[in-house]
Amino acid sequence: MAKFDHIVILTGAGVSAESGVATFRDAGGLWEQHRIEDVATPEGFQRNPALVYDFYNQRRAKLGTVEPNGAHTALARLQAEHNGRVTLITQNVDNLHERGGFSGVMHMHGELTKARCMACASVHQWMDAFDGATPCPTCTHTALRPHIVWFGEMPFHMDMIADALGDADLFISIGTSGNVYPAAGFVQEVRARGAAHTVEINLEPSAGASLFAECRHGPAATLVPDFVDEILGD
Ligand code: BJW
Repeated sequence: MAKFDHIVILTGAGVSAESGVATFRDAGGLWEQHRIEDVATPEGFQRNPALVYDFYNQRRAKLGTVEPNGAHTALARLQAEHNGRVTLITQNVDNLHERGGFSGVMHMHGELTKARCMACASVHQWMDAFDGATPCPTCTHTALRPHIVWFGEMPFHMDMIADALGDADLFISIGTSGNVYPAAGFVQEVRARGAAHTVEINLEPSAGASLFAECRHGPAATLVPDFVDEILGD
């Protein structure tokens, strides 16, 4: 495999599927059981905060019952052993990349294990359930919300992400359906420069599969370790 200096990876729900974390749009996924506009928009939160707190409290509790899979640990091995830079951008709000050993993950859609105060904007590590009656540890107002990016809100780390995409030699998209922007447009940003190789790894062709120079279709926990071996020359 050609030598790449800066490797930029985008992950989505599919990378955590084999750990037992539900995806969104697959059969049996979260959007079959919940209306997006009820649980993943600021308007839904305003209408029925109890429903939204409950949705995220349940998913946070589930995190304690799942473990990183071979895809998470292979990406951590890539970071540890690659003779160059590895940037990991995830749309996932779980903490399985960190628990698999990757450090410095960019969570563009937020994190289940954090709460943000709508009164003072402080962000807190939060493992337990919380709701509209829980006081903020910083300002004591009862105004905590999940530290999650809902539809219509600006994803996090966009400046750092733009820098990384502008400097990538290899862009790998793993386990995402390519339906949600701006993440779905990253491959086009990379390709517009014409300098990087682009690879999709997904169970099946995503909505943006034709935009990638190379596609590998199958389960991430098998394909990602194989691909990492190839990159590292093992
Ligand atoms: C496997 C596997 C295995 C399974 N191995 N693979 C019209 C046009 C264009 C854009 C818009 C538009 N109207 C509105 C917009 C913008 C909107 C948007 O994109 N809407 C679309 C629905 C059209 N986006 C936004 O509002 C975003 N903000 C924004 O755009 O701000 C303005 C801005 C302007 C300029 C620059 C930058 C920004 C915010 C998006 C917030 C998304 N939030 C969610 C929920 C919150 C988090 C949570 O609760 O967990 O984030 S939605 C949900 O979708 C979640 C995910 O992160 C996201 C992506 O889903 P993902 O990861 O792709 O999962 P799935 O389920 O869709 O796919 C899983 C894939 O894995 C499948 O393909 C499987 O095959 C595969 N798979 N098992 C490998 N074992």
